[in-house]
Amino acid sequence: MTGALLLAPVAGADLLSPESGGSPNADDIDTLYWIIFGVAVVVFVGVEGVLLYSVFKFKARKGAVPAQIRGNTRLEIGWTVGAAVILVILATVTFIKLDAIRNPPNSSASGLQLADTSRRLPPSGKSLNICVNGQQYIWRFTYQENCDPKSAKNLGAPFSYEEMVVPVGTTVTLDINAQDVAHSWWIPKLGGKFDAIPGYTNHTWFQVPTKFGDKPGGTVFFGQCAELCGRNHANMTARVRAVSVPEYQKWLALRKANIKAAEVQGAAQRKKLNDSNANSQPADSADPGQNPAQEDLSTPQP
Ligand SMILES: [Cu+2]
Repeated sequence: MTGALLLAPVAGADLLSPESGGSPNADDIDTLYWIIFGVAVVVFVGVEGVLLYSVFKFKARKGAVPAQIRGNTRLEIGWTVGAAVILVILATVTFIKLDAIRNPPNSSASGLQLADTSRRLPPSGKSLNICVNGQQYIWRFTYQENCDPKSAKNLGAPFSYEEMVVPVGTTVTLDINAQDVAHSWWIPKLGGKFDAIPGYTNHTWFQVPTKFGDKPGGTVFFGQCAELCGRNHANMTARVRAVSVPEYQKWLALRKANIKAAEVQGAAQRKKLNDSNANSQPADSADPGQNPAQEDLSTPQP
């Protein structure tokens, strides 16, 4: 009883258990945690009970001679088989419960309906893919099917830093990697941690329930890089803002327009710089390779 009273407020605040509520995969991890915790409590109480009983029942008394007991075969087989059965049950429950971590569901009917089903995950590819790239000390998000930095499709794709915007009810698959050193992607309410490793791509997913997009501006989930990555690691935070589908489409269109406008502006400035350089330098000493203004600034980072 006291135990239940002590645990009740803690469980509500997700202080002892993994955070949940933001995505089905986070909920599965949380449920599994409590199942295993429950079994562990039963085993603990059982073992401690037998121990305390034995200590008090068989404690040394003046003049008493302890019974000379050899091994009890039935008891030994019992606790060996019992422990093995508990382990097999827990392993089975774990595989059933966490299956969705590798096999995400399709987006729900209220989510963003995507025509492209070329993705490996989920079953029929009804998901939104976002490339997550860890950089000292900020997260970059590229809203793109193909996360290969060398892919031509990646050029000009909409991107954002620090805050990822996603539509609710939609399965969001993530391709996670890092540009410089190892980082770790972690938004506790949206599921477990995933390493961001240079040269290697990790995959995870989440799906924020539709109710979180009801209020304008949506709901923000906070996270933190979970791998010590350098002196500014503590400030490497991340946010995921889940908004309604129309709000997401509006945001993405605005993002694309802003990037396009910046590219046009950049190209105009480069042309202006090149023109003024050409005018001020003798033609034979003009070396484009030595001039930082010649760099193609429109190429986004991988
Ligand atoms: Cu870090």
